[in-house]
Amino acid sequence: MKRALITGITGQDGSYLTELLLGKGYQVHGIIRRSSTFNTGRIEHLYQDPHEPEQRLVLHYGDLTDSSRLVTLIEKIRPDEVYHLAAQSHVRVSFDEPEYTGNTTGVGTTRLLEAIRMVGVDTRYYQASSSEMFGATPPPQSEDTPFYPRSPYGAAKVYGYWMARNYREAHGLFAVNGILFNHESPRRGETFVTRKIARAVARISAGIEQNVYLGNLDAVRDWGYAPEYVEGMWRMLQADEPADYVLATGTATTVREFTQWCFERVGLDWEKHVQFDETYLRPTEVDALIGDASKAMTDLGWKAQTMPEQLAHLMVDADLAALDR
Ligand code: NDP
Ligand code: GDR
Repeated sequence: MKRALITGITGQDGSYLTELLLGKGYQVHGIIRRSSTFNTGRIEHLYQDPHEPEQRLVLHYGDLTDSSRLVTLIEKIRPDEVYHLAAQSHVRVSFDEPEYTGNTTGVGTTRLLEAIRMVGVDTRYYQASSSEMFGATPPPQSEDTPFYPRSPYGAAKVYGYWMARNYREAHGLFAVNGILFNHESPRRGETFVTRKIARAVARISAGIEQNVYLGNLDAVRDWGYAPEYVEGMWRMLQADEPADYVLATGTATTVREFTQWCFERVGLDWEKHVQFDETYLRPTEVDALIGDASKAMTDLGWKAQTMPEQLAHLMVDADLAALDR
């Protein structure tokens, strides 16, 4: 049985990846942070009692800021595959907490890579790199596009990207960078724009709220569906040689269009319910991200299936259904 270690298992992608890997027969180990409240809501449906003899989902306490713990965990688990998804992943928040973002999203990557090297375990490593690394470089963006990050988060991810590349080139680690464009789902964190809109639309249509407050409506993003993207992560680690890949839909949508689609789904006029709030603007914005994922198609046979309008509808439907429960 193959063993995988997932950092960030409690996040959106971690939860879908856990489902995928359990379905493929893996034993999945996940690192969770100690918290005074439950932070395992996204994987609750997958929880397995530690007393079960055949337990295939095992959770361990740990943190990206704690190197000795990462060494202990790598030593104990000896994973065949490591999916490094944990990060302070919110771009707007990274302007408020640049040092913490650098420490977790940036140096946290080095701590994990160094733990793998020090223990000497033979493993394959996935680095959750991001389209935010392209920042101000105009679209379309591919694996060959130069980076120009526009936030502390983007800068920390560029550092993580190069550390993964360096461990590949310097130490022969099978390390890959998945340069993923925005991917969303009903499990997306409530403060990212797509989920914020979908959730607000459901609540407005149910009469619980009147308005939603948003920042820049002109930003262009390439929004795909998260379960398809975790399949791409897994395929990258099954390739014969380690390489870096963009995953994206190749489509361009403004925040305004996404908002409109969500409101249309429940028969409401978005302009009557959307208010501007400058709190949600960023000191430096990324204007347009549109990915070219042709390398992933050629080498891995990966192609996004769900397009942004369909995504908007499925997210609103899920938030409406959640209100009925
Ligand atoms: P989420 O924000 O949903 O999840 C982040 C995960 O990291 C959570 O499990 C969180 O734990 C964990 N985490 C945060 N800080 C620490 C820490 N100090 N120590 C240990 N764990 C920590 O992110 P996504 O699932 O959306 O994204 C997964 C990865 O992919 C991230 O690295 C993100 O930056 C990157 N990415 C995401 C894209 C997207 O569109 N979703 C696109 C490109 C890259 P807790 O639950 O306790 O907060
Ligand atoms: P992003 O996602 O910054 O692309 O990072 P987010 O959903 O936060 O923003 C997308 C765009 O929407 C604009 N926007 C708002 N954003 C938020 N959060 N809240 C608002 O009210 C709002 N109004 C307008 C933003 O300015 C931006 O242009 C995500 C994260 O998952 C990263 O971890 C990941 O690396 C990238 O996607 C790819």
